[in-house]
Amino acid sequence: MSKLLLTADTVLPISSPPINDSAVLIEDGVIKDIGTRQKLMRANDGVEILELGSGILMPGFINAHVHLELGWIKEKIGVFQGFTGWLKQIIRAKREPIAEKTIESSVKEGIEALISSGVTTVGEISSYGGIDKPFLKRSGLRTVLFREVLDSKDETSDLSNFESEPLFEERLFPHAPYSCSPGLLKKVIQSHEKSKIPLGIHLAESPHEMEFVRGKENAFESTIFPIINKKPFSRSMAETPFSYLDEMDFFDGPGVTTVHMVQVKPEEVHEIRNKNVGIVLCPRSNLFLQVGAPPLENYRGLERLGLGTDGLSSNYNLDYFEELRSLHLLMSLSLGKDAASRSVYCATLGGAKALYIEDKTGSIEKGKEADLIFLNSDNRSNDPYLSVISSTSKNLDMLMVRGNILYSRT
Ligand code: MCF
Ligand code: FE
Repeated sequence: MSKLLLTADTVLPISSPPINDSAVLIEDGVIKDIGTRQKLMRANDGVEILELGSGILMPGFINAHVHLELGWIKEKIGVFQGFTGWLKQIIRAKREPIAEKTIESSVKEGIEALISSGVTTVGEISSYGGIDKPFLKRSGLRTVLFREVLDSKDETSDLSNFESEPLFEERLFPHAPYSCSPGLLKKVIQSHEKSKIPLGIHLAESPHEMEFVRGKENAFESTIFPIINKKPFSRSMAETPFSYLDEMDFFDGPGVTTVHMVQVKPEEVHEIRNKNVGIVLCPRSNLFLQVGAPPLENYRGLERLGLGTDGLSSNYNLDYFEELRSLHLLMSLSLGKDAASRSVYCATLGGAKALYIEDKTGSIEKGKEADLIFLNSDNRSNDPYLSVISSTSKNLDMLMVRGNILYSRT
C-alpha cells in the first residue's frame, strides 16, 4: 500500500472552500483525506511527506475537447473568411496524403503541451482510426477518446466495441449535424442506447449551422457539399441545432457532451439542464473561427460546463492557462466578481461533469482519484482563484494523475 501526504499552504478542492495550511493524503492513487496540515500530520505519523510549500494544490485541469492529431494542419491554413472558409481549407488539407509519422509527432507534441499547462484529463477527438490511441495510453494522462464518425466514413466506422481501462475510455463522436445525416445519427443513437456509454458532438457552433437546421439557404450545402461530392440529405427542420437533435431523441440516452454551443437561445438552457447535457466551451476556437462567443450569462447555473482548447487547427496553441484566462475575460463581462471561481470550476469539476467522469476526477474529495497539480506562488494574487487564472506554465511545479507524478520541477 503506497501512502503519500502532500502539504501546501493552500488547497483548492473546488467542491468546497479553500483550506489554508493544508494537506491531502493519497493511498494507492486515491484521495483518502483532506484537511489542515496539523491534523493530517498528526494522524499519519511515519507516512512519506511531499512538502509542496507556498502555492496552490488543486485538481488538474480538464481539457475536455482537443484534436491532438491535427497539430500539423496549422501550417496548411491561410487566412479565411468565416467558418465554412476555414472548413474548406481543413477538408482540402485532410484530403492530401499525410505521413502517419507527422500525425504521431503532432500527438506527441500535443501531449507535452497539455502536461506542461497543467492538464490531467484530455477529451481527444480521434479521426484517423486510432493513431493517437497508443500515445495517449502511454502518456499517463486520463483520457476520454472520442471516435469521430461522419457520413464520409459511415461504412468504415465501428459503432460498437469500446475499450475501457482505469485511465482510458472510448466513446463515439458524431462530428456535427451538417456532416452526419439523420440515418447515421440514428445508428449512433441505437449504439448509445445499447452501450450506455456517453457520446460527444460538435453542436451549435456557427451561424451557418443555424441556417442549416432551419432549412434555409446555407454555406454548408452551397459551398462545402459540392467539394466533397455530397448530396444534400433530407431532414426535419428545427429552430436551433439543439432542438434539431432533441427532436431525434438524441439526448434521451445516458449523457451527451456537446462542444461549442455558441448558437443557443436562453430558453433552451432549461431543457439542456433537464436532459443532463454536458457543454464544453472552446472560447478561443470560437473567436478563431469567427463564429462569435458562447452565451455565458445564460449558462450561469449549469453544472456540466467544461472548457477545451480545441485543436491547433483552430487555436494558436494548446496552452490551457491561456484558454482559462480567455474564458475568465469573457465571463467577467456577465459574471463580474464571480467569473474567477466560475472559470476555474469549468476548468476542473465542470469539465469532469461535462464528460460524465466526476465520480473519478475534477475535485479534491475523499474517494476521488488523485489527479492533482501544484501551482507555486510566484505570481500570487490575494484571491486563490485569481492566482490560478494568472498562472502560466512557469508556475506549474508538480502534476500527478491517479497518484503518479508525470511532471515535477525538482
Ligand atoms: O471544433 C472545431 C470546429 N468544428 C468542427 N470540426 C473541427 C474542429 N477542429 C477540428 N475539426 C475537424 C473535425 O474533427 O475538422 C474536420 C473533422 O475531422 C472537418 S471534416 C468534416
Ligand atoms: Fe473540435
